[in-house]
Amino acid sequence: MTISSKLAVIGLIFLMPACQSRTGATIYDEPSAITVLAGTEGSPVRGMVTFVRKGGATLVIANITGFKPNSTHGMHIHENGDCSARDASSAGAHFNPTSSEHGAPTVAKHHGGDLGNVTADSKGEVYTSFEITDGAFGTGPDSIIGRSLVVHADKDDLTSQPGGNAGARAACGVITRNPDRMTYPKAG
Ligand SMILES: [Cu+2]
Ligand SMILES: [Zn+2]
Repeated sequence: MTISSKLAVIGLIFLMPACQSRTGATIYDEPSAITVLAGTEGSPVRGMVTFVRKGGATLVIANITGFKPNSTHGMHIHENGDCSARDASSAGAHFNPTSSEHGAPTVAKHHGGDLGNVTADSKGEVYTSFEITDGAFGTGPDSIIGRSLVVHADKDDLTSQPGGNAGARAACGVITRNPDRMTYPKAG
Protein backbone atom coordinates (compact mmCIF):
# COMPACT_ATOMS: atom_id res chain seq x y z
CA MET A 1 0.00 0.00 0.00
CA THR A 2 1.33 3.45 -0.83
CA ILE A 3 1.44 6.16 1.79
CA SER A 4 -1.27 8.13 0.01
CA SER A 5 -3.63 5.14 -0.08
CA LYS A 6 -2.94 4.51 3.59
CA LEU A 7 -3.92 8.09 4.33
CA ALA A 8 -7.04 7.59 2.25
CA VAL A 9 -7.99 4.55 4.34
CA ILE A 10 -7.41 6.46 7.57
CA GLY A 11 -9.50 9.30 6.20
CA LEU A 12 -12.32 6.93 5.38
CA ILE A 13 -12.41 5.62 8.93
CA PHE A 14 -13.14 9.06 10.28
CA LEU A 15 -15.25 10.39 7.45
CA MET A 16 -17.68 7.50 7.07
CA PRO A 17 -20.20 7.95 9.88
CA ALA A 18 -21.99 4.60 9.63
CA CYS A 19 -20.58 2.27 7.04
CA GLN A 20 -23.09 -0.33 5.93
CA SER A 21 -21.87 -3.90 5.79
CA ARG A 22 -22.86 -6.08 2.85
CA THR A 23 -25.77 -7.56 4.78
CA GLY A 24 -27.24 -4.15 5.51
CA ALA A 25 -26.65 -4.17 9.27
CA THR A 26 -24.69 -1.25 10.58
CA ILE A 27 -21.48 -2.77 11.85
CA TYR A 28 -21.03 -0.03 14.42
CA ASP A 29 -24.21 -1.14 16.18
CA GLU A 30 -22.82 -4.59 17.01
CA PRO A 31 -20.47 -5.62 19.83
CA SER A 32 -16.97 -5.27 18.51
CA ALA A 33 -13.43 -6.22 19.47
CA ILE A 34 -10.12 -5.20 17.95
CA THR A 35 -6.44 -6.03 17.98
CA VAL A 36 -3.37 -4.31 16.60
CA LEU A 37 -0.84 -6.89 15.44
CA ALA A 38 2.84 -6.11 16.00
CA GLY A 39 5.64 -8.14 14.44
CA THR A 40 7.67 -10.48 16.58
CA GLU A 41 11.43 -9.95 16.65
CA GLY A 42 12.70 -9.60 13.08
CA SER A 43 9.23 -9.89 11.57
CA PRO A 44 7.85 -7.08 9.34
CA VAL A 45 4.28 -8.38 9.71
CA ARG A 46 1.77 -5.96 11.24
CA GLY A 47 -1.87 -5.12 10.96
CA MET A 48 -5.27 -4.66 12.48
CA VAL A 49 -8.03 -7.20 12.93
CA THR A 50 -11.55 -6.45 14.10
CA PHE A 51 -14.21 -8.87 15.32
CA VAL A 52 -17.87 -7.92 14.98
CA ARG A 53 -20.63 -10.04 16.46
CA LYS A 54 -23.43 -10.70 13.98
CA GLY A 55 -26.22 -12.73 15.50
CA GLY A 56 -24.77 -16.18 16.23
CA ALA A 57 -21.59 -15.56 14.25
CA THR A 58 -18.53 -13.35 14.44
CA LEU A 59 -17.31 -11.41 11.42
CA VAL A 60 -13.50 -11.27 11.35
CA ILE A 61 -12.04 -8.40 9.31
CA ALA A 62 -8.28 -8.73 8.78
CA ASN A 63 -5.93 -6.10 7.34
CA ILE A 64 -2.34 -7.36 7.59
CA THR A 65 0.84 -6.39 5.72
CA GLY A 66 4.46 -7.54 5.60
CA PHE A 67 4.10 -11.11 4.34
CA LYS A 68 5.93 -12.62 1.40
CA PRO A 69 3.87 -12.31 -1.81
CA ASN A 70 1.15 -14.92 -2.29
CA SER A 71 1.95 -16.71 0.96
CA THR A 72 -0.51 -18.44 3.31
CA HIS A 73 -0.46 -18.14 7.08
CA GLY A 74 -2.20 -19.75 10.01
CA MET A 75 -4.13 -17.37 12.25
CA HIS A 76 -5.40 -18.22 15.71
CA ILE A 77 -6.65 -16.70 18.91
CA HIS A 78 -4.22 -17.80 21.64
CA GLU A 79 -5.16 -18.20 25.27
CA ASN A 80 -3.01 -15.52 26.91
CA GLY A 81 -3.39 -11.83 26.20
CA ASP A 82 0.38 -11.43 26.42
CA CYS A 83 2.54 -10.66 23.39
CA SER A 84 5.53 -9.51 25.44
CA ALA A 85 7.93 -12.33 24.51
CA ARG A 86 10.09 -11.59 21.47
CA ASP A 87 8.73 -14.69 19.76
CA ALA A 88 5.22 -14.23 21.21
CA SER A 89 5.53 -17.54 23.04
CA SER A 90 3.94 -15.69 25.99
CA ALA A 91 0.62 -15.89 24.16
CA GLY A 92 0.50 -19.58 25.07
CA ALA A 93 -1.46 -22.27 23.27
CA HIS A 94 -4.53 -21.92 21.09
CA PHE A 95 -7.58 -20.58 22.91
CA ASN A 96 -9.50 -23.76 23.62
CA PRO A 97 -12.49 -23.22 25.91
CA THR A 98 -14.16 -26.49 24.92
CA SER A 99 -11.09 -28.77 25.30
CA SER A 100 -11.31 -29.75 21.65
CA GLU A 101 -8.70 -30.83 19.13
CA HIS A 102 -7.08 -28.44 16.67
CA GLY A 103 -8.82 -28.14 13.30
CA ALA A 104 -10.39 -25.96 10.67
CA PRO A 105 -12.98 -23.48 11.98
CA THR A 106 -15.52 -25.00 9.59
CA VAL A 107 -15.42 -28.52 11.07
CA ALA A 108 -16.93 -29.73 14.33
CA LYS A 109 -13.67 -30.45 16.15
CA HIS A 110 -11.63 -27.28 16.44
CA HIS A 111 -10.28 -24.96 19.07
CA GLY A 112 -12.43 -21.91 19.72
CA GLY A 113 -9.41 -19.89 18.59
CA ASP A 114 -8.85 -21.65 15.29
CA LEU A 115 -9.35 -19.14 12.47
CA GLY A 116 -7.80 -21.17 9.65
CA ASN A 117 -5.50 -19.42 7.19
CA VAL A 118 -5.18 -16.06 5.51
CA THR A 119 -3.48 -15.66 2.13
CA ALA A 120 -1.44 -12.62 1.13
CA ASP A 121 -1.77 -11.01 -2.29
CA SER A 122 1.08 -10.24 -4.71
CA LYS A 123 2.16 -7.37 -2.44
CA GLY A 124 2.22 -9.53 0.68
CA GLU A 125 -0.93 -7.91 2.04
CA VAL A 126 -4.08 -9.49 3.43
CA TYR A 127 -7.44 -7.75 3.18
CA THR A 128 -10.15 -10.22 3.96
CA SER A 129 -13.23 -10.87 6.04
CA PHE A 130 -14.90 -14.10 7.00
CA GLU A 131 -17.32 -15.43 9.58
CA ILE A 132 -16.72 -17.86 12.42
CA THR A 133 -19.24 -19.39 14.78
CA ASP A 134 -17.05 -18.77 17.86
CA GLY A 135 -16.01 -15.47 19.32
CA ALA A 136 -18.06 -14.39 22.34
CA PHE A 137 -17.32 -10.90 23.65
CA GLY A 138 -18.58 -11.38 27.19
CA THR A 139 -16.88 -12.13 30.47
CA GLY A 140 -17.41 -15.90 30.38
CA PRO A 141 -14.74 -18.51 29.74
CA ASP A 142 -15.52 -18.42 26.02
CA SER A 143 -14.81 -14.69 25.68
CA ILE A 144 -12.06 -13.67 23.28
CA ILE A 145 -11.55 -10.36 25.10
CA GLY A 146 -8.17 -10.36 26.81
CA ARG A 147 -6.82 -13.17 24.61
CA SER A 148 -4.36 -12.60 21.80
CA LEU A 149 -4.39 -12.97 18.03
CA VAL A 150 -1.35 -14.58 16.42
CA VAL A 151 -0.47 -14.93 12.73
CA HIS A 152 2.19 -17.47 11.86
CA ALA A 153 5.08 -17.72 9.43
CA ASP A 154 3.65 -20.85 7.83
CA LYS A 155 0.38 -22.35 6.71
CA ASP A 156 -1.87 -24.10 9.21
CA ASP A 157 -2.42 -27.64 7.87
CA LEU A 158 -5.68 -27.71 9.89
CA THR A 159 -4.86 -31.25 11.02
CA SER A 160 -1.64 -31.53 13.02
CA GLN A 161 -1.95 -31.36 16.81
CA PRO A 162 -1.88 -29.19 18.77
CA GLY A 163 -1.28 -26.19 16.49
CA GLY A 164 -1.53 -27.11 12.82
CA ASN A 165 2.25 -27.01 12.31
CA ALA A 166 2.01 -23.33 11.41
CA GLY A 167 5.57 -22.45 12.37
CA ALA A 168 6.91 -19.39 14.13
CA ARG A 169 4.71 -16.57 15.37
CA ALA A 170 5.05 -13.67 12.92
CA ALA A 171 2.88 -11.13 14.70
CA CYS A 172 0.79 -10.89 17.86
CA GLY A 173 -1.78 -8.54 19.34
CA VAL A 174 -3.94 -8.50 22.45
CA ILE A 175 -7.68 -8.50 21.75
CA THR A 176 -9.60 -5.72 23.49
CA ARG A 177 -13.09 -4.33 23.37
CA ASN A 178 -13.58 -1.81 20.59
CA PRO A 179 -15.70 0.89 22.22
CA ASP A 180 -15.26 3.24 19.28
CA ARG A 181 -16.53 0.56 16.89
CA MET A 182 -13.53 1.36 14.72
CA THR A 183 -12.95 -0.81 11.70
CA TYR A 184 -11.38 -0.70 8.29
CA PRO A 185 -13.71 -0.84 5.34
CA LYS A 186 -13.15 -4.06 3.45
CA ALA A 187 -10.70 -3.47 0.63
CA GLY A 188 -11.22 -4.72 -2.90
CU1 LIG B 1 -1.34 -19.66 16.50
ZN1 LIG C 1 -5.95 -24.76 17.25
